[in-house]
Amino acid sequence: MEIEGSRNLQAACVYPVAEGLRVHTHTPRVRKARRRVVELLLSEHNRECPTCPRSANCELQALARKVGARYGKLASQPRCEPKIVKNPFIVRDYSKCVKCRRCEAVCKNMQGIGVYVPLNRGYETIIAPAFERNLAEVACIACGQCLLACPTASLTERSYIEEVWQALDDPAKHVVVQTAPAIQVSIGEEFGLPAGTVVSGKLAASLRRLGFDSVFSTDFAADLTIMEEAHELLHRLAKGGPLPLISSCSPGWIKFCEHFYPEFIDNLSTCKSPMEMFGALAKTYYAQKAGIDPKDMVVVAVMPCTAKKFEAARPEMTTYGLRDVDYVLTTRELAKMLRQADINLNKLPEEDFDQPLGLSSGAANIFATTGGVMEAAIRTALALTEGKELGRLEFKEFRGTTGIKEAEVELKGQTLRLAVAHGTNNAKKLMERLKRGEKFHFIEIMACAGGCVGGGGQPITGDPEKPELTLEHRQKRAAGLYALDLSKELRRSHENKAVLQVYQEFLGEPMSKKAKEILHTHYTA
Ligand code: HC1
Repeated sequence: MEIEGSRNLQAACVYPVAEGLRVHTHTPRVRKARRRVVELLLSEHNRECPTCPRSANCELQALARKVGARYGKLASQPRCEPKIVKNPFIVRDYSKCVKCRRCEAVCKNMQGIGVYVPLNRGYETIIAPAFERNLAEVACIACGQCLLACPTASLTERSYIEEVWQALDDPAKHVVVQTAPAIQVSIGEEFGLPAGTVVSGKLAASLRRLGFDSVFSTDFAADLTIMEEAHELLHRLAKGGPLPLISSCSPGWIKFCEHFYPEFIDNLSTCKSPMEMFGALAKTYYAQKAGIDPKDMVVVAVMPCTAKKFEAARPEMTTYGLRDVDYVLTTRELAKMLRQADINLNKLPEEDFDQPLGLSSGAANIFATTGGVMEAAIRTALALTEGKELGRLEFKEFRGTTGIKEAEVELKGQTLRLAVAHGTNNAKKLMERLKRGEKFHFIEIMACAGGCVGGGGQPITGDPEKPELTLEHRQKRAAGLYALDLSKELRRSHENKAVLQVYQEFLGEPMSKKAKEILHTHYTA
């Protein structure tokens, strides 16, 4: 901007405001300077724009259009060698980095980790883990918040779209899809709907149109998780520990715990996440029931999360020698596949998920927002211990955006201290309190602010204000889930008839030998 009385142009974001300051924001000199800055960025930028994964919602592209920048005015060779580092979750491409350092800021300030640092000097600068190590070799938790912050495609998810198309095209494969609770309130954004619009029925219809053989929901397995986790809590309370029991559905949180708080690994619930439980059950119970050889089954999970790609690849996540989940697609990747197949989700009719692994309670739906797992577990734990269905269903003390939420609940004459943290920065504060000796009985931790609704695989608006990073935007998605819960007759996990049927026909009872074999795992420091 140009300031009257000042010779040089000034940066609006840092210049101190003062009484009487006269500012001009669109003079010819300002417009030319802005255009020149963007042209400088473009001069070293990889130019595969038409085929770039962020094409059409890239902030650099939008800025270039806005200021009228042109290629060819300045040096025209991209400076950085395109360098793509691969692991199962995040791809980094330095040739598209504009060195804004948002990834560094979000990782350090929002998540409290700090795997990115600036390396080298001047034009040679790159933003990367120290010594340019692979993200898999450092304390990265794969949460993908850096992807949401990135203005270009310098950081993207490791895509499995091609592998999933190949499986769908293979007539010898039975391809099962499960979709996470968060997807039904966020994928609509990719098709022009407001955040929080519930599209469960259209989502099921769209997956069927893509050619999946069975269209199920992770929410079913969230109910199953509650059965196992509520019983695990009751067992640990009866046995005296290890307490607190800490939830284990969020793979970013598990990785954070392994890196920074290994002394609490025994406190983690041994329950696999709902995604993994679903995969394990699909390849055992469902394969048996449907007469399918599990080796011919491919399980695809649609998740709001990049850490789920990491989780699916973990050696702990196998059952009887087979991987529980074969491919994880983010919300964005599924939207891309639908566009590739010319399917406009918004125009589809409402359809049901397939049964039996498609039925879910309202308690399962709210898993995807901070406090949801706790609320779902307490609904069931209270009903199980009281031996009757209690009137109280909603626990508003676990809702909302406060970083750490705490409450006490009476369970069979015992007062339980409960806590919920979201975002690893808040998790860190809570874990430090545990280290100082504070006592809790049960804790829910989700790696991303707001819970899974704010996962690193969720839609990116391309807006420089980055609404996808804000808690307000994530709360709109959460509001959709609470409305969905409220609209259901079935609101407690242990009342899910399909889950009860699985116990009756296959698992026996919660925490049985078979349930432990298939649905539980353990982590080592
Ligand atoms: Fe989640 Fe979960 S809620 S971890 O946020 O426990 O990703 O949505 O699928 O597994 O159910 C994510 C969401 C998701 C699991 C469940």
